[in-house]
Amino acid sequence: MIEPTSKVWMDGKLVDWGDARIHLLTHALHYGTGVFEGIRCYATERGPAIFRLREHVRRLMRSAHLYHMEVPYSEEELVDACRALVRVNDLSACYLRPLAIRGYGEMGLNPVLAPVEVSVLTWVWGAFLGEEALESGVRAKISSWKRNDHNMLPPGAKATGQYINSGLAKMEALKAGYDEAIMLNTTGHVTDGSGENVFVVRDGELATPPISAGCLDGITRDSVMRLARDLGYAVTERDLTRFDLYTADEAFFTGTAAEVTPLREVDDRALASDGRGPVTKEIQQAFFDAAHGRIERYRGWLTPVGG
Ligand code: PPE
Repeated sequence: MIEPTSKVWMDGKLVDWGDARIHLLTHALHYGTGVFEGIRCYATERGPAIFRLREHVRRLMRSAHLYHMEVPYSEEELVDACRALVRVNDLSACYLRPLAIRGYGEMGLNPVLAPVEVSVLTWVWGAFLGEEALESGVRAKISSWKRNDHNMLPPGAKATGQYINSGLAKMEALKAGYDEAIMLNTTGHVTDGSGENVFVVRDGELATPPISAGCLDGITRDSVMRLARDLGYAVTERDLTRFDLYTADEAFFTGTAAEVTPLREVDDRALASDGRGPVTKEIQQAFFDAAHGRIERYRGWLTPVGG
């Protein structure tokens, strides 16, 4: 169970965690009409700092734009809200969850009649797929559920409603004894995990599905591509099939919650590395070093919460 933190930012006000409530008539509860973000704040030598905060806020705005949601705050105001909330909750490291929903007042399938309500929550979230997963890797299952495509629910927007699709895949994988699901698109190419992008390593080169395949335009994915290239690896964005996963030397997930989590097996086929391979380990280390402010050239990715 999530441990409460002290305050929640709700429509410009800091309210007590226990008072952060909404009415049952809230439109988003009935129709999935919300957009959200997941962001991490890391402890650094210079205090808590939020990883790629501006990129996350910009993605939230893009998601809102798709659904005709007028967010009544500027990007700068949301950046400030996130920083202020971490400060007031006195957290050195945490997960942040900005959420914009169609709120209270109207029912029916035209969302624009319901007001847009915006909030930000924080909580302490450890290793998403387990502490051990970061070292030993996870077992994934290719889901029988297809990922929503560009003309169903655009995967580039992080809408709350589309996550019931990921939920189906995740439940199927867990019930079959795996740790995570990997979804294919309607043409059979790999998209992403239920909440992570995916990379394969073969012969020292990295590959990840292109955004056009229907994965989320992950901010960790973008960071890892940059880190890997800076380390001298070739990285290509190309369509991957399940065969590419089964026969990879190494593979890993990336995501705000999942960070860089190695894959150990896909559909009962052990990857050549059989756990965290050397390339994954190097990239994972670089990622954590960058996120914790230990590498000067990536300091620009960090927004100190100040205070
Ligand atoms: N694909 C999907 C489907 C996805 O939900 C995420 C983030 C990613 C890729 C990675 O994107 P990014 O975080 O920008 O690197 N998933 C968020 C929600 C996790 C949850 O369980 O809730 C996250 O990692 O915050």
